[in-house]
Parts: sequence; structure tokens; C-alpha cells
Amino acid sequence: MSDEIRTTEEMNSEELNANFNAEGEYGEEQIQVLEGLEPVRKRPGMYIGSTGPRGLHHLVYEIVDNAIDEALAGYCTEIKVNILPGDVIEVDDNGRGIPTQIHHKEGISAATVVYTILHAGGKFGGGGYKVAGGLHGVGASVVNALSQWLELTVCDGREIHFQRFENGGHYDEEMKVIGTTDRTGTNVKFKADPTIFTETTVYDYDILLTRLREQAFLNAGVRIVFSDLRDPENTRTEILHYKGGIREFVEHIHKVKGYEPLSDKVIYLSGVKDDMTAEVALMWNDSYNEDVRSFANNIHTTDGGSHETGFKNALTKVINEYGKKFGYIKENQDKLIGDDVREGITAIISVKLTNCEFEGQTKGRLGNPEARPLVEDMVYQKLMYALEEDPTTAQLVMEKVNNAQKAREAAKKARETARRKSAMDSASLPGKLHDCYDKDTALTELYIVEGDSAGGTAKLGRNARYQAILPLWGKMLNVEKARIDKVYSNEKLMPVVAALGTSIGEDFDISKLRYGKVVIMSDADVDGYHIRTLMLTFFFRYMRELITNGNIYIAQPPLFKVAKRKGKKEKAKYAFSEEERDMYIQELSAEGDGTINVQRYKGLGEMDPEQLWETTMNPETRIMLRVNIEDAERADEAFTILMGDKVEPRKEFIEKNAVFVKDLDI
Ligand code: 1YM
Repeated sequence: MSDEIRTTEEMNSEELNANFNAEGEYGEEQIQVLEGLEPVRKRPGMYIGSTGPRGLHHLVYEIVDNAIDEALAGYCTEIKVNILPGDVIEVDDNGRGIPTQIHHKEGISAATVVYTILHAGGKFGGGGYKVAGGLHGVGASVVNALSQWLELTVCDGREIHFQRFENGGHYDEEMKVIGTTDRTGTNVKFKADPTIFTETTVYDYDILLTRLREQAFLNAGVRIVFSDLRDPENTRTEILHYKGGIREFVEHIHKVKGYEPLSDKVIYLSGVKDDMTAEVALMWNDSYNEDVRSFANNIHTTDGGSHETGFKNALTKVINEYGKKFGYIKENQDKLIGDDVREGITAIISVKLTNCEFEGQTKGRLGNPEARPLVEDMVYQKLMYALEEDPTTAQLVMEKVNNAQKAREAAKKARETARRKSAMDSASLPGKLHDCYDKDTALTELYIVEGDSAGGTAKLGRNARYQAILPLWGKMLNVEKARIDKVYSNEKLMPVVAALGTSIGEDFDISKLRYGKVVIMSDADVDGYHIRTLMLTFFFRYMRELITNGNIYIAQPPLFKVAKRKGKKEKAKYAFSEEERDMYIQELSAEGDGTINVQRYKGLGEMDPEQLWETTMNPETRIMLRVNIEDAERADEAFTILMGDKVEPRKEFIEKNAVFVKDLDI
């Protein structure tokens, strides 16, 4: 039997039970089960991507995915997700309950198998189709493997079955009946293992909320009730239930970002082909920003892929054809390009396939070639019809895309002028750039620093061989309100563009990048946060590949210096959080007498060059955050709200993020 332990992906529940009802060596079986999870604990990164905050939150998604599958199969109407005190997660559904049938003599329950054998967490085929199944196809057993403890309770309409696992899926007792019930469903409680998630086991409410809301939009009708019950004095609950599915997703994005839509109705298109389905929802607004988000089997494909390509191709084609047919595009006018037709668009593309293939370094791109014609044909056939049905909206759209084309042509002229002035030429590097000597991008780093004073400190503190410093000065352009033609003449952004050497937008060329790492080094205060958001937004919109390619970093200067002075000797420690500060105060106090002095750094300029080097710039000792596309997306959203025209979303954002923006003068 031991050789027969195959991935359970292909088995259905009956088959699984049959397997375990067979006569066999169940004692041995159990040992195998325990060994089965060892690889996960040895290399957690291979199963959940990282053991940082992302991996931590991923555990929740894995369990929720199983409940969502049950909802999609038509058996479950409500999913509860709670963060309990101590950062314990509880997920509860009212589905059929994971099968618990056990072997009549010894007894290993099917549910135990799901939670203790690698790869046993996904759907087991057999009716319905496999939609969830997180990033690397990991499942419930992976969560168990990475938990300090996990409790599984299954109600089958008659009995309550319970089992507790500890230290990564080990158990002393089999699943047992602990009571009777007339309800059905599955309940899972777990605590992430702090010896695995060494950075943190504290969940971020907003990260979970965003993801759960996204799942509720993508699976229309599923009701998710999400609560943060960690602090009894301060609990929060959110009911996520959207009958309109991705249509409501588009409306939600507009509301959050404070965009004024061009029409009052979201355009919704859907289609089915073989065993694949595609849905698209879209709407234009008064901004210049494109927000196209694509999903495959409920997984966000941050780098797009075949489904997104299909959508974009069809959209450009339909808008051009509609424009010609109804006289909005003149005979001698150039064709509208993708950027023109997508200016100010918000769109969600969601496909469901039986077998998704994710490609690229971060597995963020859908590879399946069949998804392109699926979406392309559907959008091509149905969007034309939708526009013809609503000529008022179509007219507004055509005016908008025509304006976008004009602006693009104006930008091209501005760019050519700028080129002539050779401001874009890397031969004329910005005057304030303190370049490094090395040219090898495997080594070189550019620090973008706000203000001359901090720039001066960084210049003295750096290793001039491979670290370049670019101080920013002047008034920052509000990129939100500006079209790209203004970016080309902005005195604050142009030096960044010139120093990087890559150019921007359509002309962007990563092979010209002059530094391997581009580090935003700003103060740990409100202004610093503002500048960081702004720089990230700029990179996100005009040099996105720098982010997807992993070139953008955020420096982490310390917030406090905790020093003990005894006579002439000083011992100093640098703290990056209040907790760390308090820990060092305790540590240094415990070491005996001397006066302890705590200094709060308000800005980089308060540090001397050696301190800045040691704490923030020295590759041996510094902590740097690499920016991923999700960080950038969040910055982009924050930026849109902070800088947009709408007062209401801005007020809401500021109230929600009061700690960050309390001094911000906007
Ligand atoms: C809180 C997490 O896991 N719910 C859940 C999981 C399953 C079922 C129902 C289920 C599936 C099937 C049949 C089937 C799973 N069962 C299995 C396996 N919520 C949560 N709800 N009966 C019940 O797919 O045929 C894996 S997941 F394999 F045991 F059937």
C-alpha cells in the first residue's frame, strides 16, 4: 500500500474512503503520513512562496479556498473567517463537511488524510470542477504542516467529529466523535508556527479583507463574514456578499478610487466554451489610469497572460471598428492603439479552466493558450453589441479614446523636443547625481533620497564604488493629475529618469538600466511616506518592469537609537520598531548600570554618515524591502485617493490610515 500513496488530486471522496477501508497496515500508514509533511517544514518556501507575511496570509487563503470550492459545488452558502486572540485563524463553512468515514477497525478518517498527506488538500475530482487550489497547488495539509497546532471539526448532520494536530501535523489521537449535531459543515482553527514564520505570525486585517473581498466578488453569491476578534474592546466585522459578482468589483474599485464613471452601468460579458468559462466586466471613468485586473481560477494573475491578451486585442479591435462604423474615427485618422482605448478603464477578467498553467518568475502569468481565443472571441462578439445597445455611453467612450490619442501624440512631440535637448540622454546625467565608479549592474545601487541634507549624509556614508546617490529637489509633480507629456518636463522626476537611463512609458528599455538596485530612502515620517508613495506610483505607471523585475527597494532606516553611556564608553543599538526599542532598553538595563538614552530619528539627516551606513546602507547589516507589484498596486491606490479630486474617498482614507497621514497637509 505504501507505494500506492499517490497524489489524491485524482481521487474522489469515495475512492479515497475505499482506499482506507481496504485491509492494510494502518500503523505503518500513519508513519508514512507523518513523514509526508516533513518536506513542507524543511522547505516551506517551495509550498507557500515565503515564510514572511505573504506566506503567513497564504495559509488562510488555502483553507478558505476549500470552503469556496464547496460553495461553488453548490453545497455551502456561508463562510466565516475569524482572526481570534493570539492570531489564531478560524474558518467555518456550512457545506457537507469533509468526509470523515473511517476504517472500521483501526480507522484513519478521510479528513485526516486531507490534513496529513501532501497534496491531499485540493479537490478530489469526481463531479464539479477544480477551481480553487492556491498558488502552488498546496492545500490543507501544507497549512497543517506549518501550524503550531490545528483543530479540525466536521459536522455531518448527525455527529461532531474532531481531531487536533500539533507541531506540524502530528497527532496522538485519531479523529473522534465528540457530540451530536443536526448541522453540517467544516471548521478549522490553526495557529501558524512561529518557529517557521519567524518574522511574524500577526495577520494584517486589510490584507485578508482585500483578498476575501476579491474572492467574494469573483464568486458571485458566496457570503463571507470576516471578523477581527483579536482585541475584545475593538472588534470589526465585514460581510462580503456580492450578487453582482465582478460587476460590483468594478463599481467598488471606482468608489474606492473616487473615479467618476462615464456611464452608470458596468458592461458585463460572459461566455462558455467546452469546459471553460470567461467573464469580463468593464467601465470607463474620468481618470487617465488603466486598471485591468485578470484572474484565472480565482487567482490574481498580476502579470496578465493569455486571457488578458485576448481581452486587450478584442477591445482595441472593437473600439476601432465601432469608431469607424459610426463616424467617430475620421478617414485620415491613425488607428487607436491599446493605450488609447484603455485610458481610464477599469476592467476585471475572470476565467475558469480545468487546468491552469502559471508561468513566469513569480508564476503570475497565465500560460494556457486556449484562454486567449476564449476571451478574445467572446469580447469581440459581445462588446460591439453592448456598445450599439447603448449609444450614449459609446459616444462618451469614443470622445475619451480620441482625446487619449491626441494627448499621446502631444506627448510624443514633447518627448522628441526633450530628446533634442538631450535631457533624456544618459550622456547628460543630472547635476546632483553622485554617481558610483562601478558600472556592473550586478553590484550597483542608486539611492533616491529626498532633500539635500539627507543626500549629503548619504553621500558621505556610502560606498562610492557601487552606491550612487540622487537627491531629489523641487516640487513633486502630482502624477495623478498629469498626463505623461507633463512628466517629460518635470524637474523632480526627470533626473530620476535620466539617472536610471531606461527612459519611460513606451520608450522604456530595461537593458539600459544603469543600476541593479534602485532604493527609495525616505524619512520614517509622514512626508517620507508621501514621497515613497509618489515614487512607487511613478514607477508603477511609467516603469512598471522595474517593479516586476525586482529592481525597486525601500530602505529601512531605524526609528530609534538606544544607547547606554558608562563613563566615556557608549554602546548603541538601533531599533526599527517600538517593540524592538523596548526590548533593547530592557536588554541594556539588565546589563548593569549606566545611563540609557533613547533618541528618536525624525529624519535621515539626524544620523551621521557612519550611522546611516551601518544601519541602512551597508549590505551586510541593512534591512531592505524589495517592492513587489502588489505593494506598488497598493501605493498606486493610496496615491490615487490622496491626490485625486474627490474629497469623500480621501477623507475616508485619511480616517482609516490616520497614523500615517495625520500631519499631511492636503
Ligand atoms: C473550513 C474549510 O475544507 N470544506 C470542505 C472540504 C471538503 C468538502 C466539503 C467535501 C468535498 C467532497 C465531498 C468532494 C473536502 N473534501 C475533501 C475530500 N472548509 C472545507 N467542505 N464531500 C465534502 O470533493 O467530493 C477534500 S476538501 F477529499 F475529502 F473529499
